[in-house]
Amino acid sequence: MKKLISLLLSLMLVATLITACGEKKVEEPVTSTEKETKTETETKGEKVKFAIIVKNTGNPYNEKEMEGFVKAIEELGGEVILKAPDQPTAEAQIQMIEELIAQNVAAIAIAANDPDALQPALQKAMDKGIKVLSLDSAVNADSRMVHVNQADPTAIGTSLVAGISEMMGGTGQFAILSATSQATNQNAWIEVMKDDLVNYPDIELVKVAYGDDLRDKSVSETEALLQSYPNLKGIVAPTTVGVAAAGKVLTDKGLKGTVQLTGLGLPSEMAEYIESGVCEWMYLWNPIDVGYLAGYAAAALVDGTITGAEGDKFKAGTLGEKSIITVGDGTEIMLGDPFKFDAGNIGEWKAVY
Ligand code: RAM
Repeated sequence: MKKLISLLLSLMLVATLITACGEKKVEEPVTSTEKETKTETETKGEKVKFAIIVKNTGNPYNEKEMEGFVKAIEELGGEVILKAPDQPTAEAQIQMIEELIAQNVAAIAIAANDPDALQPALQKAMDKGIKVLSLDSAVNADSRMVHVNQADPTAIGTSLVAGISEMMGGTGQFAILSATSQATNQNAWIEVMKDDLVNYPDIELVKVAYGDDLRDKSVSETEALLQSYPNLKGIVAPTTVGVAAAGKVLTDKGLKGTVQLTGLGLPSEMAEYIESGVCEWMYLWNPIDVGYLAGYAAAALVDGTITGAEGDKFKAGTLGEKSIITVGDGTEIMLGDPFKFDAGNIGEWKAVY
């Protein structure tokens, strides 16, 4: 790791930002120290390129994730390539992986729109020596070297069921408003929630709807739930886009106190609904840290500090030392525990992310 850090720190600090909407370059001035310590690699213009592909554009959560990734790679002095498809589909991400292979990047970190569909493209990347990791929403264990997980799925799923049950007074119908039907992370949390329902015999899950992490679709899916289930007492949206859309619909329809809401939300987007009481509380983690951890993990894979095997350890900048654990048939790096946001603390967090 030290070797890579000193190598990368000697490179020009240039971040190349590429999005689906176009390409923009952000160039920072080169300091005299950096100029003096130019390496052979830099002279040849071979900067180490780190790429991140998020689920889609138009989602502030994904922007925060990218922000953290950029922060890590800039601390290490590398070059960043940011990619986000317009639609949260596997097809769009496959095309981006192919482009990154052609650009000869050193690492690809991906928040996957499908656990399995990206496998041929990611395997091709790994065959070419590109280090592949997933973050936020995993690809299957054969398609990656390691996964950066934001929090334990069991803790997330059980907190959400406990939350909605308490808000609903322990009885009645609730629905889930999810992201896309193929999203690995949401599906893992929903599975935990469904299993946990045995502990709540008087609450009934009537439907899982999909807003595809698109604002308008999430609004119309919420409206459809309210129409189809007139006795609905609660909505759980394990997606920042979904929970904010549901907050808006419940507010607009004056349903505060009639239909309860919880989920995984960005404090900046949910503060108004938490302050108004439409959503009493919700959970999340720091999405900037998810991207930051993935940036350091990518660098550690590239310089060989880690291979993605259980027990590997590396320094993740301000997050300190992190180690790799086995989960299911793959390995993961865990960020931490989900954090509860309510009226008492939302004010502090809404300006942060
Ligand atoms: C949305 C995305 C993301 C998820 C959060 C909670 O922004 O689906 O993948 O982790 O919600």
